[in-house]
Amino acid sequence: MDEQIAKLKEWVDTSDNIVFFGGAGVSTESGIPDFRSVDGLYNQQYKYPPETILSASFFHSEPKEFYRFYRAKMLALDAEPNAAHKKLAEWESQGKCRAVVTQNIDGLHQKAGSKEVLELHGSVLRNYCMRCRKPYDVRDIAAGTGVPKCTCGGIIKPDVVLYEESLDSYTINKSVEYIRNADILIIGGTSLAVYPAAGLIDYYRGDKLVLVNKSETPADRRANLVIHAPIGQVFSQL
Ligand code: CNA
Repeated sequence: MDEQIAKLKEWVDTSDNIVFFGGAGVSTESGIPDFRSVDGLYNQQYKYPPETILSASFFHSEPKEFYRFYRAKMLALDAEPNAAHKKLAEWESQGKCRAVVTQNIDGLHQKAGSKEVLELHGSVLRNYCMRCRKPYDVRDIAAGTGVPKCTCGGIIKPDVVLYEESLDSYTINKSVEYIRNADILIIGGTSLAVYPAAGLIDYYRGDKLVLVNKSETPADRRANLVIHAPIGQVFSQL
């Protein structure tokens, strides 16, 4: 393990073109549960699996139940960035990290100071009325109960890409561009099970593909460096 971390440090120290691709595992050390770990949301008792509740059809047919789950499990407004978020922001300010491409919706990369953050699945921090597009602060959503409504009577929806919805094409294209041109691609805290997001790593053409994940992923075999450990712990040593 120490050897692998030393190798990663050597690569990072000499690069000015690192791109990071991450998922929910990046934020578990900040206290936000992921989907697929043993203590993740899939293994908690809910009437429906998270991917059903977080789908567009469920949102439209059962908005009250959607918001009950969403407020309890997806809003973690007091969570703070951990060592992984902070290190990536530091690398960006040093001109080493070009972009963070994330599947997360928690805003923690920006809270840590990262600027070039491509949010493939949107953000809980932005919310808008589906009828008149008026924006709403996430604190309004968190503080309320039931289905949040706009002053015009429309339903407020988080700016989150729900299952069954398509990803924003500008965000995808930008992500592809960064990944395709990256010197080092670090993939961290993701099961790589959710498509099309996970497919973006296929655009990487370099020879420094790094995987930092607690459990195995489908990309382990083609990675040039694999570290199975908590990402905050690993990044705090870089
Ligand atoms: P996932 O499928 O739950 O996978 C998480 C992966 O991270 C697993 O392979 C874990 O082994 C690994 N992991 C967990 N903790 C750590 C850690 N500390 N260090 C290293 N690895 C760790 O999550 P994905 O992101 O792959 O799935 C995509 C979904 C989950 C996206 O659509 C997200 O929007 C959604 N999600 C986001 C959040 C968030 O924004 N924080 C929380 C929960 C789910």
